[in-house]
Amino acid sequence: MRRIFSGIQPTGSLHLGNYFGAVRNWVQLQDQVPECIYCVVDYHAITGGIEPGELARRTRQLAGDLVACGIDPSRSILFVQSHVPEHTELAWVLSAFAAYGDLSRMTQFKDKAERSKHISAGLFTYPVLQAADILLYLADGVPVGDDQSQHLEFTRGIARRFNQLIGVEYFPDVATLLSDGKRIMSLADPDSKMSKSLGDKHYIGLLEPASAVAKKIRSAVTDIGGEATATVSPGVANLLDLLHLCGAADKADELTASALAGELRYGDLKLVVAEQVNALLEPIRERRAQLSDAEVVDILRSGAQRARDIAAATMTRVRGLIGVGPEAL
Ligand code: AQP
Repeated sequence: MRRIFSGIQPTGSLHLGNYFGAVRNWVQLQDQVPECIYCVVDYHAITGGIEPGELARRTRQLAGDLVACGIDPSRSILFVQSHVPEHTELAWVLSAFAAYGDLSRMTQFKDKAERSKHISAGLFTYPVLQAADILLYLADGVPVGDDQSQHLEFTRGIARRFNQLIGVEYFPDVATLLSDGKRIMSLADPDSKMSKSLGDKHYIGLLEPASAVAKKIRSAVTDIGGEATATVSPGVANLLDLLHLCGAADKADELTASALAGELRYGDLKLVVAEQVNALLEPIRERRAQLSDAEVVDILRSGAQRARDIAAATMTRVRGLIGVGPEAL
């Protein structure tokens, strides 16, 4: 793998689902892939509604959180989507290659549309912009959580259709890079994925105080327990997964065995999970507290410059291939 790309929306606080599903993988991939490109996708965020004055603050906040998690701007390109206009330009081009029927089948659109009062056209065409984000950098792989697998299949479809209709093998076939924590579930509703838009009790924010984290884990939905079972319930399985992902695999295996035997007191499980999650988050909180807004803005400015160099070259080629732009005349 030569170059990877991934993005995250500045729609609220970074949570454990984002971290285990994507961001921790982004950090680790910096040691394995020569070019890692990470993007705060603010144009995606506006498809779910706009809160005037909030977006820029959230964008800055999220970029700083990513650095605190271990994204190293001296090794990776970290930038904001709207600072590189080629993203929206390529999205328009790709929308001509995207099939309406494919977009109508996107489960994320259906889920979000069900919960929205105003269903924007942008929410519907969101996967086209996502395909543009990825293909603009001719990325070989995209590290994401499981909820994005369908969108990546769609990206591969658009790339193939473009290559086929234009008659040039230009866009690569991108690989979906899933992590061990590819689907973290909500604490309050363990049948749904951990998500910001479900509400505060459904997720654990990486920068929440240790006491708030412990309280949310204490309130996590489990089951009544006390009886031997063949499998653990979704809520208990989610807590055990978190324990594994925090690096306490032995403890998780031991507690799984006692849960299956009907001997586990869930209060004890929650206590251990809270300790482990807080131990993992503490260094991130400390690093975040040391980062100023000015440092973050500087990182994003130089990241956008580097991203733009790659994006501009792709767009020049794409315009040439389809016959638009002044050079085509
Ligand atoms: N619960 C999750 N488990 C594993 N991975 C997850 N991701 C999100 N939720 C989970 C991954 O995080 C990356 C960034 O995703 P995003 O910017 O699309 O955020 P999101 O999916 O919009 O996050 P939310 O909390 O679900 O936001 P809302 O509720 O606003 O939609 C992606 O790689 C995603 O797979």
